[in-house]
Amino acid sequence: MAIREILTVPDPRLKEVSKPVEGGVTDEIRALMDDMLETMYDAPGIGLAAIQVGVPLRVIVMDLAKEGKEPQPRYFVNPEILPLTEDMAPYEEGCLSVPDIFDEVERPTECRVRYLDYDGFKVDEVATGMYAVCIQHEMDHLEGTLFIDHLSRLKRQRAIDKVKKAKRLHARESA
Ligand code: K2U
Ligand code: ZN
Repeated sequence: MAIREILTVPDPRLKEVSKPVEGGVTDEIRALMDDMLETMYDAPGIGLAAIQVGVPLRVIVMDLAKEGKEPQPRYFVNPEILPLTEDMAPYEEGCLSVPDIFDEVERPTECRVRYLDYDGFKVDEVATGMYAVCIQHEMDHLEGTLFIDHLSRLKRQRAIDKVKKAKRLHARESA
């Protein structure tokens, strides 16, 4: 397993639409998900899409276990979601690809999720609560969409400028 670099805005690769995994859940795809999970835990985060480590494939990992509790890793290959309600709820989202920026995004409170699991078996389940928020956030990544793209143009640009400034400062300090 390995910790990979997480892409941050304004990296253009984050806007790519990820492609479906062909040929099923192979050892290579499992190795990718192992790396993604290790990278997510190290960040730390509770979800991660493959495009965030530069791999444009429809793969997501997640762990919603509370701090100090037994990890509950979840693996999603070629996930599909379907909103199950018109009820929307706001949540203060963040993103490992838009570090230190948090803002409210409204999303459907429930969605159906269909995917292949770590062993390649089909799963079809309903996501509610934090699971619904996180899977929709990650599914956005597979379409090249970031949570800041749901904000106003001004708020989005300010977020990108803030991340770019922080990266410049970090680079100067590391020089
Ligand atoms: O995609 C990512 O960057 C992972 C996000 C997933 C996430 C975003 C918004 C809401 C829920 C999950 C990271 O985990 S961001 C860090 C974080 C950690 C705990 C709760 C919210 C955000
Ligand atoms: Zn994100």
